[in-house]
Amino acid sequence: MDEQHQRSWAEPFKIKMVEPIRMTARADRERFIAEAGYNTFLLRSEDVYIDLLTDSGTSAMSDQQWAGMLLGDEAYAGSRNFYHLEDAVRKYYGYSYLVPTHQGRGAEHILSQIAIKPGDFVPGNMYFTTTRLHQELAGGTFVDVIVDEAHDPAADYPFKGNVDLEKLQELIDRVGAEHIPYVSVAATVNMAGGQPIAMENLREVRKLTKIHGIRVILDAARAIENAYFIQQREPGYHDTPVAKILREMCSYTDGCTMSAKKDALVNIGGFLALNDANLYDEARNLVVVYEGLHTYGGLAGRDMEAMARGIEESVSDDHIRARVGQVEYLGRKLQEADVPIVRPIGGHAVYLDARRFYRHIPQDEYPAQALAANIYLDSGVRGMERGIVSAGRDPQTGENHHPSLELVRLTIPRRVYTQAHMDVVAESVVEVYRHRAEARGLKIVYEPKYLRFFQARFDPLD
Ligand code: PLI
Repeated sequence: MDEQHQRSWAEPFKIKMVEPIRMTARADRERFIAEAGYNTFLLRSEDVYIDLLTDSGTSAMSDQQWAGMLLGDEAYAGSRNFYHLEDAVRKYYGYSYLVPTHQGRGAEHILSQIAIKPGDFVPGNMYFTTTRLHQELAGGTFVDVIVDEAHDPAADYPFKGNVDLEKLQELIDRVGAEHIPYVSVAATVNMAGGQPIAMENLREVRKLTKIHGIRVILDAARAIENAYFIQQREPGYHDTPVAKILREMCSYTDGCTMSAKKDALVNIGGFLALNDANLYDEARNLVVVYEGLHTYGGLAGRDMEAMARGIEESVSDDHIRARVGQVEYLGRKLQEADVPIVRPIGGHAVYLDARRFYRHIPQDEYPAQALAANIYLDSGVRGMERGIVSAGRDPQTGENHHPSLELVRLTIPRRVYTQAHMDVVAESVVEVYRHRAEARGLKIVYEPKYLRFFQARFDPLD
């Protein structure tokens, strides 16, 4: 076994079905990106060669999952696939009650509405776009309590997703525990570069919040990737299966919101899972207003079956090692070429540090947005901006947030691309880096009110 570990790893699957993709000419890509307002979200997918926009809902399902799709029980109420999903969530995550939702933000919406009162504060280990917006729409204010290392892309700290317990204590002292409905803890923090939280830190967060009677809610979208990092990096876990690590992580929390489009290997789906019977009762009631009956939550029976099967596959050690291993493969290639990326390499994506990539472009000229567009222009590879555009505006003052991290995310769908695709991506990024001095910033010409990064349009600056 040890000897095997010294050698190259390979994916624990073989490919049974393929989907053609097409390379385009540079002149065409110039037109496509201009028509898309220099926003990679507004490109047509058929004009993209290698699509690293997101790992959300873009993974390849297994033959077992596809077989499960034919076993969909499409009853309005009490579908057997719901009960299968409920069993899987209880077994692998350990929560008592399940409310399915159409995707992660559906769960965030329900949770925010039932738990947050106007004037409340919600501490979290860095914001996530949809999560913070739902907290704000419910009248809450998000407070960042992540460790300082998370804001420094070059810091090589192994658990940059950790909560800074002093910051959390300071907030409790300042506003009072009664104004903190829960602590929002993300596993592998997306906006920090796919960085994990340590088990020890989760345990400490539980200890502190218990004293004050504050709940802890996990954002479990990529909790299994986090569990893998705990296995690899945290003393005492090297021989523990990720499935067991996941259960322990969840045991320090009171519930979770879940976008099953990530870890759970499905194209659509999510859930809210809770331990408190009263809170569950409220969630079960509200879900019928926005998503659907509490035994389907906006999903078809077949979607819930694929999710139940996906959860079971997602906790396999072989699967998660290959998944994160592919991200590391791309990250190392870029590091070898001295391209500035967030360190350590993340769990679901490699994040380019646009501040160091384009030192001459100020943040108010959207360097990461420009970089994502330039990579698409070079090779048809699509990534996404995770910087000032994604951070949006302060709802009170209307001023732009200025996040410390100005990044482009190259996000790897699960079980979709090969290492040869990663080689092509790396070559393109290196080429764009070579031409970095020629790059120019952008100006915003259209800005929607909510989650502007999805639909904003830009023009190049001369
Ligand atoms: O896209 P949803 O609604 O299924 O999930 C929202 C969501 C919640 N939490 C976290 C950490 C996410 O990453 C997340 C969605 N992420 C997307 C779409 C992404 O591209 O990262």
